[in-house]
Amino acid sequence: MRADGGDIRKVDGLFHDDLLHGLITSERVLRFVRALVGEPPRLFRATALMKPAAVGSEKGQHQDSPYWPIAPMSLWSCWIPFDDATLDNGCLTVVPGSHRRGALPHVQTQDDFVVPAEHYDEAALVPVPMRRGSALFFHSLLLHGSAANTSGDPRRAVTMSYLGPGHRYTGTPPAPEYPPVTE
Ligand SMILES: O=C(O)CCC(=O)C(=O)O
Repeated sequence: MRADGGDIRKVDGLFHDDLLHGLITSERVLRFVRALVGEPPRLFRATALMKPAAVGSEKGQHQDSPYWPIAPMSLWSCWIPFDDATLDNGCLTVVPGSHRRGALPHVQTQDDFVVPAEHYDEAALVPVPMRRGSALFFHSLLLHGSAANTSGDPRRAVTMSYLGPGHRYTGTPPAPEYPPVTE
């Protein structure tokens, strides 16, 4: 851990990482992903999300789809902590059912993209403590975030996001390749 809090927080594009490849293509993950996005699933994002001990900051409440160039806004992510994710080290917080509200307004903060508190009921936020190695599957319009890590231990996690045959790229051409994922 760096005393100045300058540790790496996020590593994106881990499509070819050996460890993550095993998770991305694991039957235990794919059987849910297939049911959620259709066949064949394609990989949109594979990212490590680090919350270092003591200095890991809050991730504000947000939806993923509004800043992803994919339509329709119905991708699914699988979030897996490598450490027990607790109330103290920044487990995910979600607003159940919020994915049914469509895209909510987001604002850019200094280093984040968040839904202002007037657009949701903060009392409806539910923390989701998880054992390491367990998985949370969530819709790309689910309002979610995570608190700061105030504990003495890191909270490390990976997230894999998948799209299906009915999704299309809406960003600036050329469209990236989203390869089908098979076991
Ligand atoms: O890992 C976190 O703290 C936030 C995760 C997140 O926002 C995401 O996976 O979209």
